Amino acid sequence: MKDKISLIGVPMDLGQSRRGVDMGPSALRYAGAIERLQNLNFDIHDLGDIPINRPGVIEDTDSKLKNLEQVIEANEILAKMVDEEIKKDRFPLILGGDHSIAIGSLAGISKHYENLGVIWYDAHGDLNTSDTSPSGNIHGMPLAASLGLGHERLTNLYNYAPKIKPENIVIIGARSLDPGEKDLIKELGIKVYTMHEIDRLGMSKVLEETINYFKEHTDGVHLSLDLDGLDPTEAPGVGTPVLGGMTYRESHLAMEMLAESNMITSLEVVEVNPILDEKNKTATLAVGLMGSLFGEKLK
Ligand code: 4U7
Ligand code: MN
Ligand code: MN
Ligand code: MN
Repeated sequence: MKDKISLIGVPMDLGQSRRGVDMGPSALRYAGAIERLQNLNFDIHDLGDIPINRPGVIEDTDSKLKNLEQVIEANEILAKMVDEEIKKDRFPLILGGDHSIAIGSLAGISKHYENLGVIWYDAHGDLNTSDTSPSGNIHGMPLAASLGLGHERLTNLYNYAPKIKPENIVIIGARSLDPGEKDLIKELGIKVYTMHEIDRLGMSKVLEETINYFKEHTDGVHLSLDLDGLDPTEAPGVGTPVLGGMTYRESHLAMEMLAESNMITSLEVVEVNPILDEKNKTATLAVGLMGSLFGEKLK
């Protein structure tokens, strides 16, 4: 892992319908994100939060792509910033915000890799398009958009498409997939470890397989960490909680194994909603996971 990190906050909540996730970057900073990494001797630049054009009253339209313009605008800024930081040989650490920002992260990152691997740690697949989405919320679409599927304005963000290949994706923790997402997973053969497989194999085996798989196929690996991947008893501050998620220990184990693998080249932490949280528990948990991912040792 690179010793230089650039932190970019993205206070975006327009990719979904519950207000508050725009305060995610503040909650993560308050929980000590920067100090945690500084203690591990990283040279960390906090580039602050990118500006989000956020209307005072957010009209809940019944459109199939809610707040499309604002989501695109923010993601374009993000893509450019991420691209620039990688050019400076720095590790991009993106703090969300809702998961719609992965469209911009991946747009900025994937330019630099032939075969970017993506670990999608999430209760959901985020593989909807405007046609299959039951909600019209763009935070349920970033993985599809990055594969080149869905609305052209999303797929072609930062002027190229697709950003990633289906064989370079591993989804971990899925337990709420919509019918269109299930079809897509079958059609494209996307590797998914649902909770069922995690229960059967154990997290250690799941990560071992994932790491070995990526070793052969990829030249960089982006970790997209959606806090709703964890069980809501441990991570209550998320907008779309789903029971039966990954535990605190399983998640730390996953981060520790990824740290050991030394293969993660970028990270985003998304969907932390301090309004729905209990005393910043979820942000604090997320910062702990970042500690493990960046190499904190237990002894
Ligand atoms: B998240 C959902 F229908 N699939 O598309 C949708 F269940 O980034 C939820 O993973 C999406 O938190 C959740 O609206 C998006 C729904
Ligand atoms: Mn997600
Ligand atoms: Mn590429
Ligand atoms: Mn999710």
